[in-house]
Amino acid sequence: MIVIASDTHLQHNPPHEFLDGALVPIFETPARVAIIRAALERAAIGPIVAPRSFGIEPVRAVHDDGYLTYLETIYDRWVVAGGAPEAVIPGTLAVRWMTRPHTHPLAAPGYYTFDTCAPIVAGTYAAARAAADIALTGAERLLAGERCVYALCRPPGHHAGRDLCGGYCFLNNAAIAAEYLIRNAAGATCAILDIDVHHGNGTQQIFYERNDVLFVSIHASPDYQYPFFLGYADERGAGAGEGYNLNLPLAAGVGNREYLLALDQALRAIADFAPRFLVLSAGFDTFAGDPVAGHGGGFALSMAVYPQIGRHIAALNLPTLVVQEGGYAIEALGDNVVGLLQGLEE
Ligand code: SP5
Ligand code: ZN
Repeated sequence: MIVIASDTHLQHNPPHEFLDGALVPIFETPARVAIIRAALERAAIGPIVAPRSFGIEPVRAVHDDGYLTYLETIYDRWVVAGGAPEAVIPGTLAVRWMTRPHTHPLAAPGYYTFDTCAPIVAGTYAAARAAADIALTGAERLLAGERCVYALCRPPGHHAGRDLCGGYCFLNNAAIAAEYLIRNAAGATCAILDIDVHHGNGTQQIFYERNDVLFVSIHASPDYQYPFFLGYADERGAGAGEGYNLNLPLAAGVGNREYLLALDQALRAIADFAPRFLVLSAGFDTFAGDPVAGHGGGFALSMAVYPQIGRHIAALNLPTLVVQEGGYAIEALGDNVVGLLQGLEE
């Protein structure tokens, strides 16, 4: 299986995040990619190829121009304005229905960010653009006839909305790839299946009124888990997109068997939609004991289930782009990724 990866992610290395009110060392680290690459090499999965640069246009197809300028320029402006040089983390949050946009460097982060878990440093924009190029390079390979490609994206993307960052995400790699696929294959449709433990609120927002992209997400219920404000079953899409958004929120502590039942429900919806392409937002924070999902509020999947998940998805028999999202149980992350990819290839 072709793997797309680059070292540019190393430029995004913030020291900390505010997690539920505590300033803690950030869980979304460069070591995640190193662990995954080492496991891929041990399992002889490859070749591992570098992305090419697609320029800004496929990113602009998904994200707002003001937001992109913000991401590119805020770190320097923030520091000049007296913000902490460790990382941009908003101190004032815009409640959008009662505010207007603000460009002051100490205020703009609060306009373009929805939580305190997406710190920006000097290299964040370059890393996020490289991750988008990784997803786009994978999409291009699918258009050329490849059946399954793994885009080793970091930072992840599924929480990023059209003009919002949050949850370690800045550019929505999966959405950018899906949009590129349908724009470059006449009449094509795409399904996005999101198996990160957190709801893909950004991806949902981007395609909510669209019927050419079906978004299906299996995740910890927003009743008790981040991102809390979205991910309920009654969010079914709007306008032309009504019926093209499917959320399958699950209870805390879900194990392999219940998870695979939900997966089969998701796969039936995708099979009914019969898309030309599948983009898989692949998070591994469903793993038992993932430190971000938390012991009380996460899932309890074991390592053995990831090959099974891969096999169930492969039964759709669709050209598939696997986009790396979350997963913070670092000692198991590489093997879990390898398991999913090996299952997909069977
Ligand atoms: C891509 C991705 O997986 N982003 C996740 C970002 C989650 N950030 C906030 C999580 C807060 C969870 N709080 C649960 C506490 C358990 N100790
Ligand atoms: Zn996640």
